[in-house]
Amino acid sequence: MSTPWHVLGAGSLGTLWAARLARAGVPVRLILRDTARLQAYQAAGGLTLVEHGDARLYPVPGETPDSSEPIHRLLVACKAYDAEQAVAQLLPRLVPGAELILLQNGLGSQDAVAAQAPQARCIFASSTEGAFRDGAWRVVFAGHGYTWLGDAAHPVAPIWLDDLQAAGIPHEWSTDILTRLWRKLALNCAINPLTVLHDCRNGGLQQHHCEVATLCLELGELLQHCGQPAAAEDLQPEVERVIQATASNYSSMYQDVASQRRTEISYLLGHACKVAARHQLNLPHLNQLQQRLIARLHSLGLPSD
Ligand code: NAD
Ligand code: KPL
Repeated sequence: MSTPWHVLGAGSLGTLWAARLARAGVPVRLILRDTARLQAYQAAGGLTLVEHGDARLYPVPGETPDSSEPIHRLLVACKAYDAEQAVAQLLPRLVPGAELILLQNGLGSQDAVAAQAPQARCIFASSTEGAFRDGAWRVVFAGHGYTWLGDAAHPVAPIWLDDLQAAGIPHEWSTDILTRLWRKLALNCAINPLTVLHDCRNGGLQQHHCEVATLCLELGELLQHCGQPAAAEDLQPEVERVIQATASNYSSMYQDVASQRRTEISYLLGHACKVAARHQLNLPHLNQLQQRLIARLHSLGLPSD
């Protein structure tokens, strides 16, 4: 039997991956927070994946973090702000050379996880797939996309990419995963906070062209300074293209705020501002954007970290 996948974080992306792996006959275990969650999950009989309006149940086995089974391969599908703590409780179960696949958006959480698990190989991922939960243990596959995976320290692709192939998870091994993550971070910084501040869909930013352009200039400067010139290339035209292509959508940050959920600000705009400060780079508009966003989150009673 092939090496089992453990999936930490039974949310939208975690269950989307777990259901597709299980469907392909790949062994998968879902790690739930505690016994109460495990019992609720077991009562539901498994995960339901809704695809093209068709709902199917996959009885993926569940367990709690304190189970004794060693972990060889762990998909970390928590939000960026939960990843470090969630992985910490599993450290005693990781075998030497275990592989961690980190699905978090933004930057900062991956390094924090890698620092506490030096015995593991950490693979960073960046995904354009879209999923949301429409009920307990039910996930809707909302947007087909792609997942790039890479390991900045070891460029050799792992053998288990075959499992993703078998599961129909569109993916590509990337030798420049940090560039991809920085590029996505820059796009998110140029779009997401402004949609919250202007209370608009992505397309609404067409009315704020100058503000977007100024942010792109500063983000480009930051990317150049932190050794990511490729991520800075033609940033502004791409941001404008994404704004147009996703004009009727609400950004992920907008949706988090509208649903009174904590945002991943610290791993997006917060990370950009922190790295700029470390490089003693003065980026006034980016800093001001961060202050405005923090003030807005506070006014809504939401955390700003
Ligand atoms: P989510 O909130 O739906 O799921 C996260 C899950 O992790 C939750 O079920 C939560 O209970 C669980 N969790 C947190 N701490 C835990 C712990 N200590 N032990 C066990 N479980 C724990 O989040 P998501 O939407 O799946 O997003 C995950 C990451 O993927 C984020 O960084 C997000 O930005 C990124 N992403 C999401 C999508 C999407 O469409 N949902 C698309 C691209 C990228
Ligand atoms: O990824 C996005 C998000 O909403 O998080 C886009 C659509 C690119 C906007 O930044």
